[in-house]
Amino acid sequence: MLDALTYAGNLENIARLVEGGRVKFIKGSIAEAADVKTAMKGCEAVFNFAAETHVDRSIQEGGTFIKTDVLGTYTLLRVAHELGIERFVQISTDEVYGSSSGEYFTEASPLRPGNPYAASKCGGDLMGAAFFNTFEVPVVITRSSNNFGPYQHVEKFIPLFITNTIEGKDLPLYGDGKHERDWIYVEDNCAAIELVGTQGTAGEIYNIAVGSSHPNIEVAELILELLGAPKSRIKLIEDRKGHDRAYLMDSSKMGALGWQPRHQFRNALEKTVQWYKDNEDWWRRVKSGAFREYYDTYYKEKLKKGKRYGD
Ligand code: TDX
Repeated sequence: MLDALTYAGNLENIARLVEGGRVKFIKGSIAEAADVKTAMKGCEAVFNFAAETHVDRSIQEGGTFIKTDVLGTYTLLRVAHELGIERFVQISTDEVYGSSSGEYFTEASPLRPGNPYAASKCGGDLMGAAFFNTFEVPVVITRSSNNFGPYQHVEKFIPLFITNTIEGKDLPLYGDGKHERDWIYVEDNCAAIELVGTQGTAGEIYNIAVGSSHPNIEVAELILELLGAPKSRIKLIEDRKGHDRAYLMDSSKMGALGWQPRHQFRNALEKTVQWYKDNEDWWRRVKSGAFREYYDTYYKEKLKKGKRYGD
C-alpha cells in the first residue's frame, strides 16, 4: 500500500494489518514516479483509492486536487504500463456526472463536473480511458455514490454531524438542507470494487449506487434522534458554492455482475453512530490539531450567521 499520509491519511487505521503482515506499507506519493515504481514492483493489480476528495477544500484551493487526482493517476498508469500490470482499478465517483435533476446517470452519460474536485476526478478517469485505448492498460473504472461507515474522516458530512452531536456542538447544514445523496455503506462499496477488480471487463466503467437517496436534513435529524439530541442543534448555514443538488446513478451494470448492496441505510447508520461512540479516542485525535484549525476558520463565521433549524 502506497500512501502519502497527507492530512487525511492515518496509519492508525491499518496498524493491525501492517503488524499482522497482511499489508506492506510504503510512504510516498502517487504523483512521484520513483515512489510508484517502488510500490508497484511485483504487483499483479493496482487499485487507485488515492485522491484528494473533499469538495469544500477543492473550492478553497484546487491545485493539490489536480496534482493528486490527475497527475497522480497519470503517473500510476504510466508505471502500470511500463510494468505490465494485469488489472488497474480506478476508484472514481458519481460527482463526475454533475448534479441530477431527477434523471439517473448511466456509464454513458456525459461528464459535467460541478466543482474543482469533480473536474479533477474526471481528469483521472479520462486518463484511464486514454491509457486503455492507447496502450491497452487493462483499466476498469468504478463510480460510487456517497460512502459512509467506520474510520471515515471527520470532515465528511456523516462523521462530522455524529461527532459534533457527541461534542454538544451545532450541526452546520448547507443551504436549505434539501440536497440529497445516495448513501452506500463502505462494506457494500468495497465488495463491489472487489468484484469489478476480479470480474469486470477492461475498458469498462461501473456505477456503484444503492438507489435510495436521502435529503441531508433527514440524515441530520436521524443522527440527532439516534444520539438523543434535539433538532434545534441543526444550523442552516451559507450554501456550498456550486452545491450539486443530487447524484442519481443507474447501477444495473453492477447488478449484472452479481452485486447487490446488503445494508439498509438506517441499520448501517445506527452501526456507524455506534462505531463513533465506541471510538471516541480515534476521532478526537483526528479532530484535534490541523483539523480543528480548518473547522474553526471554515465554519466559525458561517455558523454565527446561520439560522437555527425550526426558528
Ligand atoms: O458541513 C457540511 N454540511 C453539509 O450540509 C458538509 C461537510 C456537507 N454538507 C452536505 C453537502 C452534501 O450535500 O452534505 C452532503 C455530503 O457532503 P460531503 O460529505 O462533503 O460529500 P459530497 O460533497 O457529496 O462528496 C462525497 O461524495 C462523493 C465525497 O466527499 C466525495 O469524495 C465523493 O466523490
